[in-house]
Amino acid sequence: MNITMTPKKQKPEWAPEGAGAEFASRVLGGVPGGHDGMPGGAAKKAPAAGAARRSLNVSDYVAGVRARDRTILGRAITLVESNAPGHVELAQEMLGELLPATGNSVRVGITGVPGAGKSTLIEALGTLLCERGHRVAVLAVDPSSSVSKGSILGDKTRMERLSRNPGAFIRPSPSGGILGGVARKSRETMLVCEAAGYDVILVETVGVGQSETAVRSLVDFFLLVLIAGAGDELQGIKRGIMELADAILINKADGDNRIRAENASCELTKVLHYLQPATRGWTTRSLCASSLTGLGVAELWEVVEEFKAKALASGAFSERRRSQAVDWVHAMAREYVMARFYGNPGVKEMLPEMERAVAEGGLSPARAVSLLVSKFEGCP
Ligand SMILES: Nc1nc2c(ncn2[C@@H]2O[C@H](COP(=O)(O)OP(=O)(O)OP(=O)(O)O)[C@@H](O)[C@H]2O)c(=O)[nH]1
Ligand SMILES: [Mg+2]
Repeated sequence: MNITMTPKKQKPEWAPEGAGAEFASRVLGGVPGGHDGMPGGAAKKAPAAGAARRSLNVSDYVAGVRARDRTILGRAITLVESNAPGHVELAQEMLGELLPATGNSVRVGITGVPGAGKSTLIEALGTLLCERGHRVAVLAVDPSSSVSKGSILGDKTRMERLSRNPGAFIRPSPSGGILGGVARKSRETMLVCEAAGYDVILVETVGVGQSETAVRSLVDFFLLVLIAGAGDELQGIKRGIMELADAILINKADGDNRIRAENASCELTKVLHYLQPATRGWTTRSLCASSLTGLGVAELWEVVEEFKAKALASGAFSERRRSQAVDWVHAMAREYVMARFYGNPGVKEMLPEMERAVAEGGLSPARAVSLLVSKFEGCP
């Protein structure tokens, strides 16, 4: 079964029945196989797109995820991504039950300019890890959602080999929503994957400069992928982004580019000396790799393992996970308050008028906010 669209609705096949525009997407045909690219197996049990599906209760979801049923895993993630009111509660109940089975993975975030080769690197690394017996889940975080440049198609085609690997599970980014919302969903998706026994979670971010902080707050190890020679000011990468990374990898170190990449990597090692490391007790590494030749891919994983061992020993690993969980509370609280405020009918009605008045200079922004807040508090 291909990744198919329900033609009229323009929704991916994994969208739940009756789902609204939050599932509208530009998913195009993927590789042959199950909903996540898997041939046969559990995918055979999945009904045809559009066919009525038995609705699952919390224990069905929990049992299915724990039993590593890929179809149910896919549906559990769909549930987590849904904004429909009934789904939100069901998802939270499911997550509550899955929580004890989560956390047993290494979570790696991968960022870099478009075209830096992140997906291809994930394909190479993921395949290597599956060969070594790991179970690898690949998630994508795309804050720009449906107006971006086709990451879903890109990911599916560039990770074709990995998507056919029984040890791997690839989930494209959820569409729509504000960045906080997307990051929250990715976090919950990650937890569901961990409960399904995935011990390596690779999170690809789309576009530099929008989602780094959000993804950094999801993962243990953060990798920045660059290419040599594409404007050697390191592609406009800001120091702040470099300081979020635990390793910086100069990619596409093959052919004519190999020497250039190795030189850039040496240069970078010197620069890193002056930067603040992202993780206490760890010196940010500079690496070279090529997904075409396989150079540096195994070495990259050695660095991740070394990082994990050191951070576990120093306590930085669990310290980060604890503070990420606390940050998550605040992120969700902010999201809740924002949704309540902007979703308030009085605020919605009044907002365009306030915006116009502020734009025309007849009203100060502070006064506009205070009027909006009074409206909000008057009709909660
Ligand atoms: N020579 C060479 N080309 C590569 C390598 N890795 C990726 N590419 C090519 O670079 C292009 C972009 O690769 P992707 O893996 O899609 O890059 P990405 O960073 O995931 O891109 P976005 O998801 O669009 O941001 C593709 O044409 C790849 O074939 C590599 O190691 N060497
Ligand atoms: Mg990509």
